[in-house]
Amino acid sequence: MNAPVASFGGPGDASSVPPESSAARGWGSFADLPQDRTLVMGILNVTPDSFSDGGEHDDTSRAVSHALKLVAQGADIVDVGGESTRPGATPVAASTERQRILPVIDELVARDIVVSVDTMHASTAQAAVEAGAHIINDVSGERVEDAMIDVVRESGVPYILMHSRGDSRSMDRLAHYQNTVEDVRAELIQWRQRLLDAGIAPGQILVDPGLGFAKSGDQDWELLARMDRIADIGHPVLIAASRKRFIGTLMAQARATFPEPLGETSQKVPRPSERDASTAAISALAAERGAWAVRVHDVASTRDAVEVTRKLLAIKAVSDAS
Ligand code: PMM
Repeated sequence: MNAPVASFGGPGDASSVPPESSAARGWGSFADLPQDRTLVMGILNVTPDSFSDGGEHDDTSRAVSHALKLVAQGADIVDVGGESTRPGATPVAASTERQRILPVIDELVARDIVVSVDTMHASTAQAAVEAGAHIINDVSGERVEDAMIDVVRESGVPYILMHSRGDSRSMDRLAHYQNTVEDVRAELIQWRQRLLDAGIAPGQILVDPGLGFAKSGDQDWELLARMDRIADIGHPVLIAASRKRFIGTLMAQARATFPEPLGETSQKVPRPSERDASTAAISALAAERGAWAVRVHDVASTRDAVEVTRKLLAIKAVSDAS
């Protein structure tokens, strides 16, 4: 196993960020990832238009430098995406997506960093896996391409099956459920069966409720509250709440109840970059419920949250055993 990323000083220690030239290294392979705690997946959007960090890392050197910072802060996996999936986003050609992300993936894999490729395009997934990507993260939900299923089966790499309906332009209209948690669960089970029927091994599949994808804010909260129903499908669960709209809405509502002078700013929805404390709170709760991984923009705060949860769970386990 390679030297753990914590050798740079551990999560949350800003001074531990290595200079760009230093050799930040990751876990090396999916099999070497820690299994005794919730993993932290750092988000790297190599896009001009993602809702929170669009345009910040849209050239290779800036993207690699940001990825190294995420790893130094304790990211176990870097999720590299070249197409914004926010509601209303314009789809990107697979060739453009590949131009954005393949040079970045090459550099990260060379540093033994475990990479997931966030793509809905089978051709991009294939090229990324050939470049050494370890996980395919596909947000296409019900629209998964047959060719993507072939790539997953042939490559044998882990595949994140995320719940979504429609595409970035139609998803908000499709957020209608009789029972949100049970309907999302049933659809994930149905789509999972399609993967199994195509010959994909059950152990390759990871599931994700797809917060914000064809969901209203209230539906996102319901899914988080009943993560157990997603977990009992029988696959590791990824929770990707980071900075999403439902958090901003809740914080604005909560702040409206604060006494003056904070109450004065009550109507204001915090900007995405101001949602990291609440994201970290969700990470702690997801970790407590046994999430396999949490996908976040601010790795340092979530890594601290995961460590707090891990400590409490360890003490509880000892106490339960005595
Ligand atoms: N959300 C976004 C992008 N990729 N992948 C998974 N598995 N689950 C998600 O909920 C998810 C994702 C959109 O958020 P971003 O623009 O901050 O990356």
